[in-house]
Amino acid sequence: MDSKRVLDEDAYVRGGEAQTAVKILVVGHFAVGKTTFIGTISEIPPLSTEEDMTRVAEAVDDLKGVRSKTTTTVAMDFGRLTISDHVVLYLFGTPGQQRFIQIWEDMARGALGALVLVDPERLADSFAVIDLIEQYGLSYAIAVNRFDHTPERTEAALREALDLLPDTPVVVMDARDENSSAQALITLVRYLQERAALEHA
Ligand SMILES: Nc1nc2c(ncn2[C@@H]2O[C@H](COP(=O)(O)OP(=O)(O)O)[C@@H](O)[C@H]2O)c(=O)[nH]1
Ligand SMILES: [Mg+2]
Repeated sequence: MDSKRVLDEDAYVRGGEAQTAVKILVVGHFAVGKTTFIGTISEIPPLSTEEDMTRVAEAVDDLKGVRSKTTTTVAMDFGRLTISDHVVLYLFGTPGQQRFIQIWEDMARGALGALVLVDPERLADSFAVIDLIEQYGLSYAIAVNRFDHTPERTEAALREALDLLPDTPVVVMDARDENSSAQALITLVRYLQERAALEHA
C-alpha cells in the first residue's frame, strides 16, 4: 500500500480509536467574547461567519458599553478541541440576540451542555441568554470573561445577580488566554460528567 495514503488517513481517523464527539454550545450576548474564545481554544482553524456590521445591525444590537467592535457574528463560530484520547469537543458559538432564535433551535439539538460567557459589566444582557438555555433544558456553566479594567466582583454577588442555582459552576477566565479558556471548558465538562453520573446512578 502507498505509505503516504496511510499517513493521510491517520491524520483524520486518529489511529482508529473510538472517540466520543461531544457537542457544546458557547453562548452569550453580543461582544461578550464568543468568537475570541473559540479562536483561542480551537485546535483547527475556527470557522466563523462574521460580517461588517451594517446600519441595520447597529439599530438592532445594543451598542452601549461595547468596546471597539466592527463586525458582528451573523450565524455562528465553530471549533474543535480534543480533551482526551476518547473525547472530542465540538464547539458551536451561538449569538445571543433574540433575532437568531431559529439558529438556537438547530444548535441546541444534540448539545450536551453550554458554556455561557458573561461580561461582568453587562450582567443584565446575560439574563435573556440564560433564560433561553434553561428553556432548552441544557446544563451550563458560567464563564465570566474579564475584560481589562473590569472591577473584580465576588462570586456570591455574581451568583445573586444572575440568580444561579448553587451547583451551577462559575469560572473567571480571559477568552484571549488559552489556559484560562481551557480551564473554563474543563469545568463545564466535569460538571456535565457529574450530572450524567448522577442521572445514571
Ligand atoms: N480586553 C479584552 N477584550 C476581549 C476579551 N474577549 C474578547 N475581547 C474583545 O472584545 C470584542 C468582542 O469579542 P468577540 O469575540 O468578537 O465577541 P462575540 O460577539 O461574543 O463573538 C473583540 O474586539 C475582542 O477582541 C477579553 O477577555 N479581554
Ligand atoms: Mg462573534
